[in-house]
Amino acid sequence: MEKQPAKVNYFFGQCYRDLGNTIRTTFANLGDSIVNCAEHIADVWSDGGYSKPLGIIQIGFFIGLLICSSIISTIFCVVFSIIHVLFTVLVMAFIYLWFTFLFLLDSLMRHIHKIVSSCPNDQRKFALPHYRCPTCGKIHTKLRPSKYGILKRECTCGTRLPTTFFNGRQRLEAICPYCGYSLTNGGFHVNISVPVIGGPSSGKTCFINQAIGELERIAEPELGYEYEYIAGSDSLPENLQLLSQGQLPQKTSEMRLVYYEFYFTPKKKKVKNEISLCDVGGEVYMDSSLLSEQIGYSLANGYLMVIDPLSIAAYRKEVEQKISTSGYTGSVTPIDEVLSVLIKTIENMRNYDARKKVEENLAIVFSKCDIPGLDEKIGDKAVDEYIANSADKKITRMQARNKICEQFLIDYDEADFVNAVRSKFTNVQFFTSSALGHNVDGTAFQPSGVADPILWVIDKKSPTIDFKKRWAQ
Ligand SMILES: Nc1nc2c(ncn2[C@@H]2O[C@H](COP(=O)(O)OP(=O)(O)OP(=O)(O)O)[C@@H](O)[C@H]2O)c(=O)[nH]1
Ligand SMILES: [Mg+2]
Ligand SMILES: [Zn+2]
Ligand SMILES: [Zn+2]
Repeated sequence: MEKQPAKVNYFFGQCYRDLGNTIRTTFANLGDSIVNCAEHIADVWSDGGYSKPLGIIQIGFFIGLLICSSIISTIFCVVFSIIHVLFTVLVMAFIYLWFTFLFLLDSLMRHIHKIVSSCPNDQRKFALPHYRCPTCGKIHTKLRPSKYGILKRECTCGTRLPTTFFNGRQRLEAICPYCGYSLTNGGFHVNISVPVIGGPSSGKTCFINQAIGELERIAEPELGYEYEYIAGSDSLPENLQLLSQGQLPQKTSEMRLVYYEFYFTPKKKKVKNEISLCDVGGEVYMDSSLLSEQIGYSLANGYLMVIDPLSIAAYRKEVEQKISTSGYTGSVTPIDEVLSVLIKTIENMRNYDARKKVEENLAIVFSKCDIPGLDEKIGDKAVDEYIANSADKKITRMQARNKICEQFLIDYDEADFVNAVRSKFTNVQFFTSSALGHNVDGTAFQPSGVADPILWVIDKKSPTIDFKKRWAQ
């Protein structure tokens, strides 16, 4: 273990030195008293004491003392030293058992709960962050039960720091072990990161912000979950403020993943779920070298692809014959190009060959479903109709929606996209949504279908999030 800015615990260092010193001092004192006796005998003898009665008594006394010191005292010293060693070994055995127990418990807890943190700065993931001493600011890189302390360790500044999640390590300031970024939360959570994919103007930012706003609203009253926003480098509060006034968020200029983070945890669960929805300027999907710098795509726990229906050329042409589409700021980037750049990036980052499937779940979300006539084609109306006409009486809404959306894409010349999705991803679910409900007209937006795609993708990943009933309808 690398050196920590902390004092080595008594039982892992000083204890052995103290034991050695005690035994050494005992035998040194014994030796001194034997030598003293011998010197006294020699002194009295050389002064002619052997011829005087007092001298003979003195010589006799010191010879007795010499015999006692060299035999009886030595036996006592050896016996008590053995007892001392045995006692120390016993105490140490207990201490080491306690250490092993806590060390394993701490590691096991991280393993069982799959505790993992994510750094929004360099997108890396790790189980145990570094921690900063609140008093002197020194960084403790391995704050866990160790020779520096079992439940607590003493920083070189004298502050006692907890070394496990049971006694509050998570309340310290956590730091990314790779880039030193301050994480604002202590690492006692399971991170689920989901990059949101889609070309420029496909509707990613509107969707993410409205979805998080909706989750905040429904988390407790409808779902029985605890929601807590984690302030970071995203602009969620500003965007929600704009959206609440019927205005749009800024176009995303960042060409690296921006992490929108929040906790979403069933009530009374101690280990929280930290959800990271990652946004980026859609231009990044046109530039594979830019995309390949984003390690977050490789470390993702699920993917969410936003499809602007107007980016499907054949459908756009059809709509443009009936209405003006300018208000929808339609995306012009072909969806199969976006998908193929994404797949290439994941394959390269993970060293996958072309046949290997991506195991993370993929939610494909049609945005801007307030476009007139779209509800009848892929929205709830279409699902109702499909189920009513289906021979399969057990078909769920989710299954029906998958069939409808795939057929819609095939009908509008996007069969290549459907094939690519099916051949590369193991588990895919289609959704329809409208982040705004209507074009900008100064009135309040009315989002619909924005929460479900997020709930589905995190439910599929998290053992503590469970919305099975919701999907079985
Ligand atoms: N009518 C309607 N328009 C929408 C909806 N969602 C997004 N838009 C329009 O699409 C535009 C682009 O949306 P954004 O969310 O900024 O798109 P983006 O994918 O984040 O774009 P980049 O940041 O450029 O990658 C918005 O300015 C809106 O005009 C919606 O649900 N309904
Ligand atoms: Mg954006
Ligand atoms: Zn300190
Ligand atoms: Zn980092």
